[in-house]
Amino acid sequence: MLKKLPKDFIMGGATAAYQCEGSTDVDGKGQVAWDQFLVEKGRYSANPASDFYNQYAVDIALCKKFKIDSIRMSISWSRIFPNGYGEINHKGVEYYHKVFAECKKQGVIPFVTLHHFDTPKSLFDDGDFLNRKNIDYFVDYAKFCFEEFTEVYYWSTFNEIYPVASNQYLLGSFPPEVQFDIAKTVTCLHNMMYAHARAVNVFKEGNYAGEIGVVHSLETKYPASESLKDRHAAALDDALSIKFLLDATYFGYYSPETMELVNEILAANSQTVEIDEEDFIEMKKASNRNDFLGINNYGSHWVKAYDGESKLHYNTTGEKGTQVYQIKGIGERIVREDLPKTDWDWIIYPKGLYDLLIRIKNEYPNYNKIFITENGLGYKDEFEEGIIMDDARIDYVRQHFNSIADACEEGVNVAGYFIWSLMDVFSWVNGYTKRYGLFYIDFETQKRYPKESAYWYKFVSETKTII
Ligand code: BGP
Repeated sequence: MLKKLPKDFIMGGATAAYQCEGSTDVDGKGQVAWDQFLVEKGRYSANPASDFYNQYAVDIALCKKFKIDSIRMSISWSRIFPNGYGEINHKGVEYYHKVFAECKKQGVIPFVTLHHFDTPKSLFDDGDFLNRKNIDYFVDYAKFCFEEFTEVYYWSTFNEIYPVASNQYLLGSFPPEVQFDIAKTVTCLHNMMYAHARAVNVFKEGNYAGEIGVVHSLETKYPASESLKDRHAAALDDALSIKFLLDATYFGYYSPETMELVNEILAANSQTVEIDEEDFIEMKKASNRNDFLGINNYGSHWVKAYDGESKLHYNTTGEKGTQVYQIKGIGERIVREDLPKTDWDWIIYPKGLYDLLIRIKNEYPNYNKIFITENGLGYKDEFEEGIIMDDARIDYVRQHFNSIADACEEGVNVAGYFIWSLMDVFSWVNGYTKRYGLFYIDFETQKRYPKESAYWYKFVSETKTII
């Protein structure tokens, strides 16, 4: 029997400002760290990306045509405040008003993130979220947006706090390319969770209309075997990448169990972190004020005990089988030969999403409601005379829809799903060959072509039946 998604389930498409807008140096926009970083690497550029800065009306019209109820997008902080604070760039403000007006015209709901990996460069260079002063600037920027963009109902504070911290300070795949610094990773996680809490409290105390939440990247960690050592390694990985964030979001503090595991990771790397107890006042206040949790989920991980030094190879080329992930004090994420993987070595395991949803319902019962804010398949799509048969993507999304439907049956409140991505966009460390969109973009001409998946998605949206 075909499964069904809930009747009012929102079907969306996700984007992020820096990955789709292009036009990174026009109309007074301030710089972000990526601008210089990508030039230095010389691999690809964020211009013109999907040229959403100019083509937004085309993309929003496509949403309407393909029954995509909502577009997840982010505001670029440095378009509004080129230096991160102080002087306002009115052209940036106007631009987002135009985008929201277009959404309204086409009946497409904007689902807006305030920060998606793009801290203004001046603040980034000054320590990004390791610098407590920047928390104040983020909260001021958030407040400005709540006041200004009354067209927006759904707000997310941050996109993926764990990948921000770990890509910047543990894996070094994002600027400033610091590796294996657990103390910086934990400090960044905590400071961003505190910034989130403060923004939520400003939103609720300001009585703005709408809903607010945070988008976390949550991917289930399973032990590589039933041995005690492997189970402990999985628990360590889980504590840092999942529990730390969900505890902060829904308890407003870190449980003793979480802290014990996180401190064990720090100790193995001869580091410590002090957290100011005062922060928990704001965090506790915010912990029952989240209207929703956004979950980005692409796969799952199997973790094995590992005693050696940290070693990494992040597959950014789509050359299958090249990934290495061994972190001192945590463990090794292994390759499961028996499970399907993408060309970028991401393990495809839809049951991981089901297990995650059930776990949240049980362990964080005040979660309120969940949106799957990202899920999708990075793929080397083949373009044949305007036709893109992306059956693998359809299959991937179908299996994840089935997991969501199963979780809903078990009483988890999942209110919507945003495929990553609405149209092809540029991928932070993989460039333009790793495509995710429902709409194919010829990056030379900027022409959009609906893929087979777009037609399938439309059918599911109309019928809520998972075919
Ligand atoms: C998430 C980010 C997105 C997007 C996606 C796919 O971590 O929120 O911005 O990039 O992952 O990742 P990638 O482009 O590395 O394949």
